[in-house]
Amino acid sequence: MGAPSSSQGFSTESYFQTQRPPTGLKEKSDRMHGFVEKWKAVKGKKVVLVTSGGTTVPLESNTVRFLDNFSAGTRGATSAEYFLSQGYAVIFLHRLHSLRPFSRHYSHSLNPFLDLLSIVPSESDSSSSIVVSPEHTKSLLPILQAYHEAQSSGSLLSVEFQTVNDYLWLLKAVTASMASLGRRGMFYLAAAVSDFFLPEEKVAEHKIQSNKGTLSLEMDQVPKVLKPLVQEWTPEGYIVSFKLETDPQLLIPKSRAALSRYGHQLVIGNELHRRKYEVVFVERNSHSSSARPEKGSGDDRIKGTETPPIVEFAESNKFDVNGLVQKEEYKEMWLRLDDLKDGAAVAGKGRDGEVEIEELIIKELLNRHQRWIDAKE
Ligand code: PAZ
Repeated sequence: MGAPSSSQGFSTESYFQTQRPPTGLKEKSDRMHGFVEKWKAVKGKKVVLVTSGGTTVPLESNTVRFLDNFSAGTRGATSAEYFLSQGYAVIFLHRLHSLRPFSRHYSHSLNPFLDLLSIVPSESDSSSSIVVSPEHTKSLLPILQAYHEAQSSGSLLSVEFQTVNDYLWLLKAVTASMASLGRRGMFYLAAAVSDFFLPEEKVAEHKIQSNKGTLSLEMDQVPKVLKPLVQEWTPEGYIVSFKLETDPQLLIPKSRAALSRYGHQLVIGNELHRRKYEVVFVERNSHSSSARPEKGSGDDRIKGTETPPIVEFAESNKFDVNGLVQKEEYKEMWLRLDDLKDGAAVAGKGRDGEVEIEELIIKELLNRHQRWIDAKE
């Protein structure tokens, strides 16, 4: 089958029929499959796929230039740590060189690891040893312990992608493996995936030359794979997608539209500049997995909390012709760090001494995922 013309666009099916799988797909798919099978055999163990970082769109097949986006993978790497701490087995599908669980605390730009170390000269000879400076030991210790725990239990599998094509093929492969987990599988799709790409036949083989003046590109739309993922690839998985907007007015309407279009369980909306401080959970009201919690119950479920206003429900009602309340189809719940009166006391400290919104997100998700599992039994 030939590639569709740009005006037709690519369906998910035609995409996978016409675009070549990336090198290494089989090896990575086998590793992910083995990981899923290992944890499937452990009764009650939940497995989450965390996607993280941005995808690239190469302009040349001998790639010198590519389109990219801003995502550093903070959301994904941080969330993966909290999922691990809550007993999940985690497949971390991430952009090459983006932030990773545990090592993210010591990125080369923010907190260079060489700054943690001191040289201790030997008293007897000319040799020296290296130690972590005492002022850094306290913060490094829990990170190292959690890292060793993940290593020794084998509960974290990291797999890399770079291009949007890599991502789509790997997502399809891992979903095929995770489908057998049924409701125990969660999909936490935090990667920033390009909406546009250049199909193989439009990609220049060699470096595009600048002597022709301007460069015009016509890109095709990336197929919306969330739809088959939800409806065909893993009908039982608990699926959380993220929606990023820069115009705050669009956040809720676009999140609702995604729920209605794809039929999954939850959209977490975030605005570019506020994404580290607030997110909104958008769900359908009628969904069995999303029975509305009592106001205030969200924060009560967070360890060590009293009644901080970090969770806020918004539900607008419509009235029918008889003046009776008609419940809206969707509900929203905001999680905000700014509302913490005393962040550290309320939500527990992140390992760097700051409260991280991902801790709150994952604690909320635990409850929802468990309800999703229980609803089947
Ligand atoms: O990687 P990061 O922490 O800098 O950013 C995270 C994010 C904004 C990419 C993520 O929260 C998100 O919204 N992902 C989905 C983006 C989208 O709408 O395609």
